[in-house]
Amino acid sequence: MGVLNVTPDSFSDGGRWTDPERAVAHGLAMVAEGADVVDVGGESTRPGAEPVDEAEERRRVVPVVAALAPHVRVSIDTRKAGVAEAAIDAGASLVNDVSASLWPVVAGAGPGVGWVAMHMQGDPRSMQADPHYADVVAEVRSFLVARSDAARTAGVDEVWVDPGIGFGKTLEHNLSLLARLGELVSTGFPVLVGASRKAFLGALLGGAPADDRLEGSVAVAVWAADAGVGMVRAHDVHATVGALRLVGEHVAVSAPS
Ligand code: HH2
Repeated sequence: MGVLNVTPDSFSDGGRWTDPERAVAHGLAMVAEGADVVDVGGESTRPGAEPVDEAEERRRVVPVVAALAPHVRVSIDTRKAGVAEAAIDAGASLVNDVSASLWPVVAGAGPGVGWVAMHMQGDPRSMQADPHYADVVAEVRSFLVARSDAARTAGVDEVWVDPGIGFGKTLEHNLSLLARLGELVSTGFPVLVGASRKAFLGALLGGAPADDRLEGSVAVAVWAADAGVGMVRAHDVHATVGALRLVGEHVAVSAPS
């Protein structure tokens, strides 16, 4: 899943793709690099981000979704029902929902539209202030299973779960979730992980800025795939796909069974 933020303020690519033509060109470039899905977002959810007005978010995403949808599967990264509906009308077939609450919209859209339920503690404005859990993996898992069961019951056929790396989590919480991805995979729901360029990687890489965290982003993508994760959300598609293919097509097939 390639990341396409059509926002002025996303943490790593904010302001780069606000022009729709440039955004579409970047989306198609990620497809050429091997992305199977392009994730279009019109509201930053980085820590401290302010919410965006619905009409403005729709204005940002709809033309880009419509232009990309004939070429690639498009997901819409939103927390708003109205934006999800407008994006589905424009051709999006996956709702990437960091609020894990939009399954009724997806159920209403009928077959062919999937849903990603992501875990977040709190909301982007305050989520990194004081995240706390007794057992982060168990709590994230049971939250995601409950939401996903509700979505299935409502008629959503395709449901993904995502631990929400960096969304109300300390460095230790993120590392526990990554170390124990098998506990999410064992739910039976396909798992999505988004660690690309995130702050915890900067902390682990000696304070590297967001555009200099490639080795960490790729390492976590390969780790996640090896743990059974079905999709990774990545800014650096060329390097991520290259690493995943190298390991998946050469190393993994050579391993003794
Ligand atoms: N992370 C971000 C946004 N959307 N969706 C899912 N399913 N999983 C994630 O981990 C995830 C996500 C944050 O990254 P980004 O879009 O690059 O930045 P911003 O929120 O500042 O636009």
